[in-house]
Amino acid sequence: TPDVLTLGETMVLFSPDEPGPTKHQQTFKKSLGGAESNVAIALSRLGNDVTWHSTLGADPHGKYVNSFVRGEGVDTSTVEFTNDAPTGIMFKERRAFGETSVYYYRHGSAASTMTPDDLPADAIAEADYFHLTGITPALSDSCREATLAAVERAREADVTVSFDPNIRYKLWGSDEEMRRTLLALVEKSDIVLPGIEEGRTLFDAGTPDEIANACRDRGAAIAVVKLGAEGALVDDGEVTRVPGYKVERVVDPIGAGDGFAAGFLDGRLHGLGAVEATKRANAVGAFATTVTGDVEGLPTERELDVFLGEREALQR
Ligand code: KDG
Repeated sequence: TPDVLTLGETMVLFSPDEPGPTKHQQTFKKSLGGAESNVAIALSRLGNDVTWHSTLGADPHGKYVNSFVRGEGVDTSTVEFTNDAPTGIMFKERRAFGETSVYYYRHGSAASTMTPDDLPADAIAEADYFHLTGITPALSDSCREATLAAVERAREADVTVSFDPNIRYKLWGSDEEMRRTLLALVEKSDIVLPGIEEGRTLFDAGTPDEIANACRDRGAAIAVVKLGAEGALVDDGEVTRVPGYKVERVVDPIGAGDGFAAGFLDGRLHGLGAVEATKRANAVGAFATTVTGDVEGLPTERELDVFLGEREALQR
């Protein structure tokens, strides 16, 4: 039985070798992108039993995604393959001045065809934690239904639900629909992990304390508001600011939130309190920012312990 089960869409991700506008890029590095599989891979590297569920296209990209995730030690045995829709793909764009942005080619993708009937109902009920993000319900109507059904299934079975809103504006029809759907999921979650800007979008709240409070008012036992380089604010009835770690050279912040979620859940699985788990979350998030891909920089358990000063480094 898995420590954590998560589900969502994973795409083949093409990252340009150089910063600059996509139109003029010639060469791309191939890897994979998918918030939930990022969390699954991070948790697996840290030594946990994780199941990732999805529907992939029965095409070379789908095979690549499945092998990659499985190769990281994640259980992909419930993943389905369809001949009726392709695996999604995405391109990252790093501009010399400014933020990383993305271009998606995922409309009508294999994962977007997921329905409540495709859920691994037994595996969900057997997990200790069910982790979801706000990306999955944005993919299609059937994905929204599947996400809600999965959460209900987890709740019925007393599985702890952890939720990262992960707002992706490019995927939502309207802000109104986005807010309604994501707030409904907040209400069904035990742990909520919004970024500060996401919190401002979802709630009528400005400060991290207010955002955490808004999550707890809607039923979350623990809210952790991510503050980027400044760390996070955690509220489990008691509010604590947990400082972040300094990263000398941030290569790409995409994936940091997923590392953060994994670090937090890993801490809880190790029996840590909310503040200690948030420290771990900050650390894993920091690792994710050191590389262009989402998962290549994620630490093993040993690397994380060395980073946190809990173990001596073995140089040779
Ligand atoms: O959190 C990182 C993800 O955003 C990235 O891997 C791609 O899942 C992805 C998405 O939908 O943007």
